[in-house]
Amino acid sequence: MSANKTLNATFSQLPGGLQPPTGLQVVPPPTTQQTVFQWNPVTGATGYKLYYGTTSGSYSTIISVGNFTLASISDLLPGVTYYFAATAVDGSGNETNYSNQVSLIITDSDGDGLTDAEEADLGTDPNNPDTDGTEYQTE
Ligand SMILES: [Ca+2]
Ligand SMILES: [Ca+2]
Repeated sequence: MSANKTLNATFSQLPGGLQPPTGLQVVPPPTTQQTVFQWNPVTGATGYKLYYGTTSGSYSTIISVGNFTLASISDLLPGVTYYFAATAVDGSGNETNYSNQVSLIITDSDGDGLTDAEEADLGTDPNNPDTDGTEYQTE
């Protein structure tokens, strides 16, 4: 156990003791219009950043989030696998290592603009584009 403690202190603790966020997850359902992420608050953090991209562990886009534990992304393409990780920052500009990584692929099997996850929520047919429009409007 002491070896583990040393490793944690070396790799994930800043001088101020700020820890990377934990519990990063997608708030369902992911949609092409908006996918919401949440994570656990970090003691001492004054803000967060959400990183994402299409390569595991290498993120091409960074979103600066204020002192909130929620962020939404609105430009994800269906059929593409994305990877996400969050960091915490403190008032001195220190930034932690990445949180756990989350991967996400948004699928829209029938190409009607509603993702399969949305259709599951709405009770429409994910394999039939004709069922959506009216049911979505009245939802
Ligand atoms: Ca669909
Ligand atoms: Ca459908």
